[in-house]
Amino acid sequence: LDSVSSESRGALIVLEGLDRSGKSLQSSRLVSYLEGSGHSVEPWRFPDRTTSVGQMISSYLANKSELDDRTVHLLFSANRWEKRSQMEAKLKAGTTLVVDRYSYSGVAFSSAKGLNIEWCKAPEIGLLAPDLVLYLDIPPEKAAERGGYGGERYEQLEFQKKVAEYYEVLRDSSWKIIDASLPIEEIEKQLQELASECLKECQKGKPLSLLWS
Ligand code: T5A
Ligand code: NA
Repeated sequence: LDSVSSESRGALIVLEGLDRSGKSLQSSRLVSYLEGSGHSVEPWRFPDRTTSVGQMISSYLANKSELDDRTVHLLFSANRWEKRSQMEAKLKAGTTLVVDRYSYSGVAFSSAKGLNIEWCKAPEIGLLAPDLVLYLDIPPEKAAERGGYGGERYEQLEFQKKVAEYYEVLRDSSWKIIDASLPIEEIEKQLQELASECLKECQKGKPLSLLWS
C-alpha cells in the first residue's frame, strides 16, 4: 500500500479588498479564532516587506522611491514567488495560512494603472491558488472615511474605484463576497463560518491547485 498521509493539508485562505476594507483586522481575528479551535494556522501578508524585494516595494509605496509600473508589478509578483516553496511546505505539513492580500491585489492594482490585465496575470501563473478568497466588499467612498487613509501611494479615491472594477473582473468560484461595511463582529462571524467550511473541504482531501484556473 502507498503510504498516503492520513494527515490533512492546511487551507490557503486569502483576504482581499480595497485599502481600508478591514483585511488586516479581520485576518488577525480569523487567525485567533482558528487557533482557538485547535488548528495549526499562521498569519501571512503580501507584500512581505521583510525581504529585500519587499523593502523595495515598501519604499515605493511610501513614495520614497520611483519605479516603472511594470517593474513594480514584477517585484510584487517576485515577492510572492520567493515565498512560494515555503508556502507549499507549510500547507502540506498541515498548517493553514491566512494571507492578507495575494495575486488578486497584484493584478487589480496594476491593471487599474492601465497595464494590460493578461500581461499582469502572466507572472502569477503557477503560484498556489487559494482555497478560499474572502473579499471584503466596501464602497470606495466609505473606505476613504476610515482611519489612516491617504498615507500611501494608492490610497486615492479615484484610483481605488478603478481597483474595485478590476477586482470584479477577477472574481472566480473560490471567492466569497462579504459586506465590509457591516459591524466588525458580524463580518468576523461570517468569515469564521466560511473558513470553517473551507477547512472541512481541505480535510476531505481537496487537492491544491495553481493560478490561474
Ligand atoms: N499592492 C499589494 C499591489 O499593488 N500589488 C500587490 O501585489 C499587493 C500584494 C499595500 C499596498 O500595496 C498594493 C495594495 C496596497 O495599496 P497593504 O500593506 O496590505 O498593501 O496595505 P495596508 O495599508 O496595510 O492595509 P489596507 O489599507 O489595505 O487596510 P486594511 O488592512 O484593509 O484595513 P484595516 O484592517 O487596517 O482597517 C482599516 C481601518 O478601518 C477600521 C479599522 O479599525 C482601521 O482603523 N475598520 C472598521 N471600521 C468600521 N467598521 C468595520 N467593519 C471596520 N473594519 C475595519
Ligand atoms: Na492591511
